[in-house]
Amino acid sequence: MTTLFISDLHLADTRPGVTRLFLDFLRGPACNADALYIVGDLFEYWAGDDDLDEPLNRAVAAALSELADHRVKTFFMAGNRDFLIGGGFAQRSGLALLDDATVIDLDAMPTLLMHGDTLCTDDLAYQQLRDTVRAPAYIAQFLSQPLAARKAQIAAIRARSEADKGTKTAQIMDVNRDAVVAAFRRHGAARLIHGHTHRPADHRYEIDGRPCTRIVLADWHHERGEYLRCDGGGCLRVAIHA
Ligand code: LP5
Ligand code: MN
Repeated sequence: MTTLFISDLHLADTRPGVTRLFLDFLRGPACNADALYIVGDLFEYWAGDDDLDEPLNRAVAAALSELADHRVKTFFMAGNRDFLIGGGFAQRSGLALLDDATVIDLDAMPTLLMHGDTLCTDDLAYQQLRDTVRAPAYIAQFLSQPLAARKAQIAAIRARSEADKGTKTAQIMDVNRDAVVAAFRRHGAARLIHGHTHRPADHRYEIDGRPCTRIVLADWHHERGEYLRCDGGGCLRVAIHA
């Protein structure tokens, strides 16, 4: 059983090199896997499933759906950029949607999957924004607006977010240790795989006498990406170059 994990590709028209890498990855290593998990921020942003006909979105959905022909199961967990992905995109792409957090049995080890943003509990301004924009009533009101108006609002929030990030320390924007320990305990997991922080590394913990590992996935850049490949022998990072 070979399972691949990716996150934080931030696909966008302005990042064609990452799109090419991703499409090559889907036609290459992903085709030979048993399952592919995307744990958030596949897209730079997602304004709603009525944006499916935009050429990039259409191409990504078509490429993902081809994995089903190779009997590869594909899963998607939302990130803070693309949490508006819904049943429309999932159906067209052949993706099964996962809740954040989800525990899977990965080669007999209970493995917790998260996007990672909920672990950044020191980032109070972000957590407040998250509470606001994830409220079902807020989402319904947002999606009731025309696509162009939604994209304009997302651009304004992105600009504000980038400005705010410049004022935050690296520590504030990383995971909080207590939140990590609480997540391991709550879910009875021995391994946690997440993205979001763009700080790829393997972290080891001893929690209640049990060894636990937190694997942080890498973000993708122009001509450089990375996936995590897990099988019975463990998990390994595999770099991708253009
Ligand atoms: O994404 P990343 O890693 O760059 O930064 C995140 C946090 N920022 C965000 C904001 C997203 O990037 C914006 C895109 C959302 C698209 C979703 C669809 C639309 C939903 C409905 C929206 C109306 O997630 C950033 C974290 C960082 O991770 C590290 O963890 O720090 O958080 C922030 O920077 C948040 C700010 O601190 C607070 C921003 C308050 C914005 C208030 C609204 C202003 C409206 C604009 C008016 C000009
Ligand atoms: Mn993220």
